Amino acid sequence: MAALAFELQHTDNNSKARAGKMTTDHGEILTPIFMPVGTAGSVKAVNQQQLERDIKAQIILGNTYHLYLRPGTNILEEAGGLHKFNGWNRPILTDSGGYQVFSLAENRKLKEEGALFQSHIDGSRHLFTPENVMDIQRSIGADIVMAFDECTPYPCEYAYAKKSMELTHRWLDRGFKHFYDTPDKYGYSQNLFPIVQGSIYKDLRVASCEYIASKGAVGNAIGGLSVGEPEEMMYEFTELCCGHLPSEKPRYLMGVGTPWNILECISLGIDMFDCVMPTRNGRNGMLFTSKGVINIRNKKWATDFTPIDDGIDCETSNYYTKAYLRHLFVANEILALELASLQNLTFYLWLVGEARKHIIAGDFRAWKNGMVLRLKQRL
Ligand code: PRF
Repeated sequence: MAALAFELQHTDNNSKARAGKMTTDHGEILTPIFMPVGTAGSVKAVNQQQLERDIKAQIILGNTYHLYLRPGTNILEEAGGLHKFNGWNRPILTDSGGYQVFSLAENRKLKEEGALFQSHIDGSRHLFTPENVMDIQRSIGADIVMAFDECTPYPCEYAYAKKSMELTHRWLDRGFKHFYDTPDKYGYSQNLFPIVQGSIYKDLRVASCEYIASKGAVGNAIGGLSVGEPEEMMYEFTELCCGHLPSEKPRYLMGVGTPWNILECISLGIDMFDCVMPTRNGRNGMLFTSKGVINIRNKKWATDFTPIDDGIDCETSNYYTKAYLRHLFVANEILALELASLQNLTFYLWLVGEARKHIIAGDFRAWKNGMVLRLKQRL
């Protein structure tokens, strides 16, 4: 079937924001887009029907690290891939595992060959290489497969950042070759995105962008940001990378971020985002709404009988009240996690959808500036 295609539909006159359309064999994705994180083949606390009907997710993320450890590629292959296994028939992107190995696994060791690690589940030993993570992502059946990279921490010394970036580039060459030497596993097109690294060093970032762009991939990602550096620095390097990555291909900023981070980075030329924040923070009682941020556990909401968020089109958030959701959190009810996750994800998808509308309408920048101020408010 057909490789991923990207059509730029509109470019903003007053910023670098773009509206586009990605076409995959599992359907279209209108950009800019936010991708809910479904680490182990499930977006925590919401099911696939809610994702499609309520949240209006167009693509979700899976993690190679988690899915490889559990349920494992044998079961995923026997199911016919993750789409068949979890019943999500729209596009899936998988992260390559490197990032998770470094944040979750024990006793990890980096070598030229790959990353050695022990499972956080049972301590078993494994080796991820740029080649075998391609095989695993093919077995998962991702529509978009990510290259194996090393995400440098912040802060990071220049010498280490340079060495690490060069390793990421060598891994990219190996992964790229292996990926295109192996066929699509399930009859639909699988597509590889390389990842820019280079920490917070301009020359490294530019060199990495140029190297990544030279691969001619159908889309490109920016990694190694939003790892603890100041927000302004994240914007500065996002802008720099956008300026050195092809404009006719989708640009994916990995692991970003807050609602205002997303709006600012859309205005710098980013098309795709993912982040655990709406789900993880939601499960801790932090709500992102169209009027600002709410800590729903706060006593002030105990008798607030207004809807969770009446500013977005979400049946759940228009129907249930803040007082009720606070009660669910305080009483440790499972429904609290579901309602908070629904609110936050529906809000994130609403936000990128609104951004897209304003890009097309031509008033994105003014809208964005007002929205950023509003969304940052603590209610
Ligand atoms: N690399 C990969 N996944 C990621 C990152 C990265 O640098 C980040 C950094 N924000 C999030 N997820 N492979």
